[in-house]
Amino acid sequence: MTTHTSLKTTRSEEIFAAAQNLMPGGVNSPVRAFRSVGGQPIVFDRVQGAYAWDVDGNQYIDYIGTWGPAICGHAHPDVIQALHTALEKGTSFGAPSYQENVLAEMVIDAVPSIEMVRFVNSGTEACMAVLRLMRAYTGRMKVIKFEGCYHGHADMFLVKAGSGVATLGLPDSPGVPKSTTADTLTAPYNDLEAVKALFAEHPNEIAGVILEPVVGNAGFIPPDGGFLAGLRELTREHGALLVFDEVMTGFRISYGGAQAKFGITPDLTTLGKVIGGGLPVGAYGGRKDIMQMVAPAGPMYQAGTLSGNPLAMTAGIKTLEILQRPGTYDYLEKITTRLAQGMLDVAKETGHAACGGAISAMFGFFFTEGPVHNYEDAKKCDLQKFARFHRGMLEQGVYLAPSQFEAGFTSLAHTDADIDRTLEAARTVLSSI
Ligand code: HOZ
Repeated sequence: MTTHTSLKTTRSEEIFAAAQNLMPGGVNSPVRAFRSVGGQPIVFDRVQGAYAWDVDGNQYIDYIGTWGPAICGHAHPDVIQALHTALEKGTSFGAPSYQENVLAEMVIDAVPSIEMVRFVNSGTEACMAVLRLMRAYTGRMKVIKFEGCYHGHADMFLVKAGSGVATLGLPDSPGVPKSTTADTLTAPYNDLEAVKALFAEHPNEIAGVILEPVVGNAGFIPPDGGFLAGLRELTREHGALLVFDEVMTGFRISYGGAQAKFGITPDLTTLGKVIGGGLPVGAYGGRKDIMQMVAPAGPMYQAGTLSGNPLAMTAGIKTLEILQRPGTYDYLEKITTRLAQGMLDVAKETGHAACGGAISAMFGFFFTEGPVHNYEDAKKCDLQKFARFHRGMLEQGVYLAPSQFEAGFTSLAHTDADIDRTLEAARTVLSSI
């Protein structure tokens, strides 16, 4: 492992400079532009296992894992081999395939709420469709979401959204008609009383509640004890649907996602990331009586040329097969807890206020005393310090999400030695900022 006391990134700089005139902000998704941490992004050349290499030849321990999909490690040889075989048969069918059945069965077997599933191409698409389905099924138009939760970039969800919206400190986005978000109600995460108040204020008008069961888009924020169970009770009481957006947590928090980990079964679930093994994919699924409303079984329209794409299905199947091997989640839990606890210990040793934690292969920490229960708490953290820390870690060869408002991800490829190196790097950086 190379450590970069002064990172040489000439080629990255050239490429990113040219990108400014080709793509807005030089990127195809805002957070990766590094705007909130300063400096400029490194341009990737290749990835393998727990590591990424940039175009200048620098190597990094990667804790983003392409924002979640790389839970088995980047470019896992079994996934690559399966893709080579699938590639020989073509890149897209736009017609039913056997691989769709295989992945659908795996998802249905694993995720408690899912009795039937529809594959799409991204988490954003899955959340857009699930909202339409919530409304179609209940005949109600209002929906409750939580501040700092992110459900993709569809208009209806761009209200107090997390991820890039939080990272860039954007107000609600121009181009989103007020009429489109008029039915989007918001509450602070972990605040059951606020949700109760919304149900009382809008009797028989609320189609459902959607949330990240463990927040990853306002930084890592776990649910307080009783929060998920309380939402389950409230939604039942009011004839509304409970929807878990498990795009980040699905097959990561446990094989059955956060719903299996916490023992709370929603009515509908959205998935993405891991189930595509690094290829573009999303899915929504849930109770059969609700899913039967989706066209052509029912009247709720939703479609997609590349949906169920054979390459994405193949990478997803192989990824889930690897995750089924004995001991995988124990391993993920062990190394991620070591990392998260180690970070807090190093922060304490070096005199920095910090809080955070981990569940399975997802982790995060904030530069604030904490505790952090919701987005308002998260915003109290020291963003300047995080920016300096991020830059310092990069120079030490550790690639963290370039935003305090994004969770971190580990993989089966991360070793104890990687964690040791990361904690050593954190000690060096935190001692100097
Ligand atoms: N919005 C995603 C993270 N929560 C993706 C960010 C990116 O790819 O830049």
